[in-house]
Amino acid sequence: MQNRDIARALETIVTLLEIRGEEHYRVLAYQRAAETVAALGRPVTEIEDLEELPHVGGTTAGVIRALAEDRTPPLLAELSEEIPAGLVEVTRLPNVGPRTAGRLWKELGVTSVEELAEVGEERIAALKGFGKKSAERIVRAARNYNAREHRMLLDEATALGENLLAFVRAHPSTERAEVAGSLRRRKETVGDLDLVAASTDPHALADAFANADFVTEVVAHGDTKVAVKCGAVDVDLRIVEPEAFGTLLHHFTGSQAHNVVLRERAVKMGINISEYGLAEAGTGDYEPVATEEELYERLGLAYIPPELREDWGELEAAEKGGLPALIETRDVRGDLHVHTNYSDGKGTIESMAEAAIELGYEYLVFCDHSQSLRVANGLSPERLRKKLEAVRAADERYGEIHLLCGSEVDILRDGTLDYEDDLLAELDFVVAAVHTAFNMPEEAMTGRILRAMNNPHVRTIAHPTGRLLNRREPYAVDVSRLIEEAAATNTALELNSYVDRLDLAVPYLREAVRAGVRLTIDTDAHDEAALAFMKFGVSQARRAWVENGSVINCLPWPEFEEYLRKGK
Ligand code: DGT
Ligand code: CA
Ligand code: CA
Repeated sequence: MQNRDIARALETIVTLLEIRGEEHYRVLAYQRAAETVAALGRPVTEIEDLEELPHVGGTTAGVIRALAEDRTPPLLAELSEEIPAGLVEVTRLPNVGPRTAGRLWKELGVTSVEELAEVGEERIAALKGFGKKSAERIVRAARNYNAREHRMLLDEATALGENLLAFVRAHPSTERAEVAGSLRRRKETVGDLDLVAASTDPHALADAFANADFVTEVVAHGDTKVAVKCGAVDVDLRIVEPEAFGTLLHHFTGSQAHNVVLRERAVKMGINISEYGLAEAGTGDYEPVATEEELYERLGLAYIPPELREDWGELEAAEKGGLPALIETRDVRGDLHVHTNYSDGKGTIESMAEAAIELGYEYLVFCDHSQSLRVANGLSPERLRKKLEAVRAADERYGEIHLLCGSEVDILRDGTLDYEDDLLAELDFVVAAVHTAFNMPEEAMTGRILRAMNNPHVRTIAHPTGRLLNRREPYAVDVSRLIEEAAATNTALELNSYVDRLDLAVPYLREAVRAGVRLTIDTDAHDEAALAFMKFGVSQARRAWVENGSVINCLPWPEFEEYLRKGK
């Protein structure tokens, strides 16, 4: 097993232990071990003494070793035997964590989502610690649950896609290969994976792929198409001769809507497009096209990057030379919203700074949580002042990067902020965010955030709609009003790059940029590895046609410093 799979197996153990109702510290040991393995720079198998890794003790080391050697650790075997398999799916429901799933199982005999949907609400409401409202929410979630709606987040899809692609590219007959489908378009969640390859020996490549280690089930196996399952994920591999790679890649990149309008346009020019090539209308003689660049050129269009292929106006723009100069990850000069172990992060000021230096950043702003957010170990004013000093001292020591101290300050129910203005004024940068009372009516929630925007110290609103992909709907808020007020108060809006947030969503980002609102693209990283999530924020921005001029943290340091000095 590779690190990723090992980390995932450890996470499964965590979920199962929680369902069982195991002590918190014991669960935490596996959680920490999973994080360590996930963040490890080299394969676990290369490490002689696993116990030297952070957060790995004797017991967890044994489990990791077993997994690395493809053995099932006894603990996992025992848990799988004891806990009904359907409960893991129950934990994916919004508002149902593993501990709740465990209680529903032990106290009501629920073993699957289907059973939960049928269990009477009164029976759940009667359990200790549950109320009528939460019982209703749980049953509703179970009834609405559709297993197929669970889509992969971008980090998982990207990692899997890269592994599969590396396998296909390593085959001796492969000349070119790419990931296609929604992952290539960097959609915020991905259903299944589509790979396309150009091969001089399709038969051999198809065989090798169908027989690869990562395949858990072969669904279909021909010379041009192999469909497999890798665990829960469906993967399609399509194979052509190298001459026809361009149209094949284009076809399976989609989106379907983009393909449809492109085809209509081609027909008007007397050209038919298929995955095999281009044909003069009425002939059916498809002539292969080797690259996407050539395909667009033949249709009189500039090359359209995959992120824009959604039929959101990209053809007209490509025709008129009006495509945006899309932002790229390398345009980003700093991260304005990261956490440390002062609040709920895992990294230190130093470790986060060093990771940011690795990324080539010119500046980094530490924004830990504010005092009321006890669950996240929010900083009292005293602790914030101490941290401010620590950041100033660290900034002196690190010549390569500018380290700044900010706060992710809570927007309280009434729209006031969780620190006094004079303390906010001492900070370099203030990010404001809603973390509580998500159920407010839209009017009240909108007013709450508008008020925060009017605070002169608030530079940006973090994760403005509060959604968690696959887990929590956005709170009720009038985003268009936020955009208007952001423009009026010169407040930025954050595009939070964390893979389960990607908040703001693409249509709002477009609206914001059109209204002249500037964005901050931040990772909200709680550990060093998550700083690399910036690429997911950037791809989301690209889908929204964002250019680097709209993004505050694309400013080079002197201009960023000027922006800080000038105030809002
Ligand atoms: P996903 O997998 O739901 O995240 O989204 P996509 O865009 O990857 O969609 P998928 O996997 O169904 O198909 C990949 C691409 O193939 C799609 O973007 C356009 C193209 N395509 C070709 N023929 C069809 C078709 O008959 N239906 C659909 N939906 N797409 C097609
Ligand atoms: Ca797909
Ligand atoms: Ca597909």
